[in-house]
Amino acid sequence: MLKIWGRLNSHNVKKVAWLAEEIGVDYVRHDVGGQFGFPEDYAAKNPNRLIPTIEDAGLVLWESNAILRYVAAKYAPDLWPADPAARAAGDKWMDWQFSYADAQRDAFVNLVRRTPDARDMAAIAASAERAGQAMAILDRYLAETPWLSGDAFGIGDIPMGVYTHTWFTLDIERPERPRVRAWYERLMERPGFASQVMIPLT
Ligand SMILES: N[C@@H](CCC(=O)N[C@@H](CS)C(=O)NCC(=O)O)C(=O)O
Repeated sequence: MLKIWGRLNSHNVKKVAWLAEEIGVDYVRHDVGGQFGFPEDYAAKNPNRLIPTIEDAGLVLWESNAILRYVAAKYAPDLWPADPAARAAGDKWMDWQFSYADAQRDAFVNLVRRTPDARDMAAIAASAERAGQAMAILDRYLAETPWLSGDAFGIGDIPMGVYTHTWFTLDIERPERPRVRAWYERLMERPGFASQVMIPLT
């Protein structure tokens, strides 16, 4: 059975839990990190002491996007195109998500993880501005293709899908990005996205 270590209110854990639900693999998720702390032996699994980490048939693996690639390759190859060009197109959006996360971080941390009196409103506004600009790039791309993975949904959609839910949920100024919205609405129809990603931000 696939074991996932990590609390579900983490963007990076949501990616892996969503994929596990999406493909129906037999899995169990253990709440660790954040308010849950870490078991004593956790650093032996993941020397970064970060989440997520998975264990599967003797393999211990960390780095959320590497986990998505491993799980898809092993259990759901249709979600990671075999053609190198098609695969690279989706992979690009998986890696781009880490740059996007930098833009959105200050808005998320201040609005979700801080009390109102401790919020840096200027940082929230600057972060919302950067995130909205980045979403324009995604919006233009989605004029060319229905999914970030190409003609069909795949793991290339997962990292930005998770962060896009946060973007639409945060109480920030958001420019209209119609194709991002349409893609997000299609993601919301997927049961794995609804159960693992669309949970209250905490
Ligand atoms: N690049 C890593 C980043 C992992 C990471 O920063 N995880 C955060 C949660 S999203 C974490 O472990 N924070 C500490 C904690 O939860 O205690 C990945 O994609 O897996």
